[in-house]
Amino acid sequence: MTERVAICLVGPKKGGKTSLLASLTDCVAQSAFGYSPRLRPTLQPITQAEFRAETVESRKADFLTIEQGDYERLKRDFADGGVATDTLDTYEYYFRLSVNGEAPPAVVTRGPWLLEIVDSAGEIAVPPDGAEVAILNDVKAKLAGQMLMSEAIVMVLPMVRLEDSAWTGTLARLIDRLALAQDRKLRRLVVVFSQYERLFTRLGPSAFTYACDPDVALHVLRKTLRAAQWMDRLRALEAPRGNVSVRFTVCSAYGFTKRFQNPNIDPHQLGERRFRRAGLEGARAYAEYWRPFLTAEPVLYAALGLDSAFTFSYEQLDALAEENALTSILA
Ligand SMILES: Nc1nc2c(ncn2[C@@H]2O[C@H](COP(=O)(O)OP(=O)(O)OP(=O)(O)O)[C@@H](O)[C@H]2O)c(=O)[nH]1
Ligand SMILES: [Mg+2]
Repeated sequence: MTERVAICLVGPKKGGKTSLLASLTDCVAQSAFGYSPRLRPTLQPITQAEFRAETVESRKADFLTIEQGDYERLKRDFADGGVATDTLDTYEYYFRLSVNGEAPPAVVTRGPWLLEIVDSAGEIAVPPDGAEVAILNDVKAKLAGQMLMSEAIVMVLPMVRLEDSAWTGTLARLIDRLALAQDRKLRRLVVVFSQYERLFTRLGPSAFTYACDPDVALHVLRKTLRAAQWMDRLRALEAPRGNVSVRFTVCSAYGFTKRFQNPNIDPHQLGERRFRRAGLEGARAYAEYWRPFLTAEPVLYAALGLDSAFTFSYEQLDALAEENALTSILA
């Protein structure tokens, strides 16, 4: 049976929300995730009309339409280096998710899932601490309504030193408000640290091997989250009291280069740009080398509640903390 799931992306400006979204369908198509390849998920962009009324007729009618959707535009902007999301509105994108392979019975007998994913400018929900950012009240109200109506929230945070970031206060307040909200539909919350490939830039062709090790991700998450003052507040949202399943993960929209296995940041270009084949234009110029990394995880977990090798619960983070405490005693 078709299920509809609303997912909100939130996080500070330049956190990587739009890039995560733009790389999502390619990540699923390339199986560049930590789920079993036997899960065989598919994710395709659909129109809002299809999301609202999934009928055979509308699907047939859509079959031969070649009009470029908003999602195609998003992907093109990402290929061109990315565009900051404007603060004038919030933006909805729609997808059909199916699972075609082996999965736990509770998942496989359900679906397909029609997803609404809301993207918005970081300044609306998580502005810099103390800054007065002028945002129209109805845009704020729209996003607040969307967050309260969402089954899942994906918090996209850049992998930076959290103690130096300018938005921890507003993020903590947002989490508090979510925990206190009576009328929320929230069931799952994923905290994802973006730009994961940047940690491995010195490792050359070994980079991908290290990135593919879930223990490395767990270690990095534990170290990063030690400085997160909002961790305890997030616990207030957790089931059973708060009814929300919380997961932590990492991702990289730039990912790694195919064949060469190094982080996909071209040293010969200004700033941080993905590798591309000279002489080729548009998305094809990038597709040859581009393998995004784990950007599927937050959305698949949000929709299905299914863990991958790279989604970690509080218990998993805590278990490692205990282990480390033990090794430091023994050292
Ligand atoms: N190195 C690297 N840079 C990335 C990655 N993903 C995004 N970026 C860069 O980070 C910057 C911000 O990314 P966005 O996806 O626009 O961030 P956002 O959260 O949507 O930002 P706002 O729309 O302003 O709230 C852009 O310059 C991207 O090119 C990544 O995986 N690796
Ligand atoms: Mg954006």
